[in-house]
Amino acid sequence: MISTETTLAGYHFDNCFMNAAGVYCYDAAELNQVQASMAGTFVTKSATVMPRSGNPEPRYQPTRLGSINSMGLPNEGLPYYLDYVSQQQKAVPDKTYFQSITGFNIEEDEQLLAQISASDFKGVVELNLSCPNVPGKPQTGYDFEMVERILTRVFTVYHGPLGVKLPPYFDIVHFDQMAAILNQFPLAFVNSVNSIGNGLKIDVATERVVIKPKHGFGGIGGDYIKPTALANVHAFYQRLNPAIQIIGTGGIKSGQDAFEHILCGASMVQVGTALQKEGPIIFERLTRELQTSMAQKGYTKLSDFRGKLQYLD
Ligand code: RRO
Repeated sequence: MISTETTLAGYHFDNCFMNAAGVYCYDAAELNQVQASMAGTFVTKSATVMPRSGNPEPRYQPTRLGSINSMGLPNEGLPYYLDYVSQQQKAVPDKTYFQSITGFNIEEDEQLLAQISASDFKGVVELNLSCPNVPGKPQTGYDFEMVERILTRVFTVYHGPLGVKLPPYFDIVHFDQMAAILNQFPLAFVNSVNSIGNGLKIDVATERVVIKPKHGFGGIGGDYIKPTALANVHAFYQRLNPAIQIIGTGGIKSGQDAFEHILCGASMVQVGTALQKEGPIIFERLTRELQTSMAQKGYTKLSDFRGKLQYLD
């Protein structure tokens, strides 16, 4: 029997696959589909203090090699998602759920966490430090001092399991600096990576950009970003205190892609662009393909190969 079960933040999950925040998680209709699928759990769309309608459409385009988006944080507001999760906790109490949140400043982060503390939420919080698409707002994850300030405040006010969603980093010194900051805090996990921010996709026939916001600039996902995602997963796996687990996100559209993320150190894997393309039925194929990759190598559980990437020296 080949198992793709995993544990994260002390919780057990029957399957290591789940959606990436932003995909199939805007409202109950979408979340219900992930909940009914083979995914081990779901994460909600990053919730803000107030509901937001997001950027003008078109704001998401699939491309041959992935996707570009500038959604601009459309969401129903945190109370909507806490209500939904509360219902699921009652309906399927043996599953643990993820609530993604993002404030526009430390005070809003604190406000969101206070609302979660005051609710009956029993799951895991993913604090999104990497939204690339709000005009005029830089990605927090690229401001290292701000990340340290936010986490200092977050862990003073919130005592449940919490991890962070990070943007991709591209320099070894940045991996070192960010890991040194993250290691100061009792994080349950880091999730690498969010989309590669501010790419540009062009339709050469019309000589136009393909999404409306920000003159076409948007976050890139899919095949384009898998090598960057794997590098970030492994760089943090090498550097973080082992109590901080890794969620691998970026370019997963086959079981073998997931195998690679786990080999780099991921304990859980999230699917964004490919889930948007194929729908939640994708979790059946991904699970079967990961089991096939494991069977070919004689592995029966994720810990047989997690983090065991080999080097050439
Ligand atoms: O809503 C978005 O535009 C968005 C977010 Br919050 C994010 O974290 N990553 C992304 O690619 N899009």
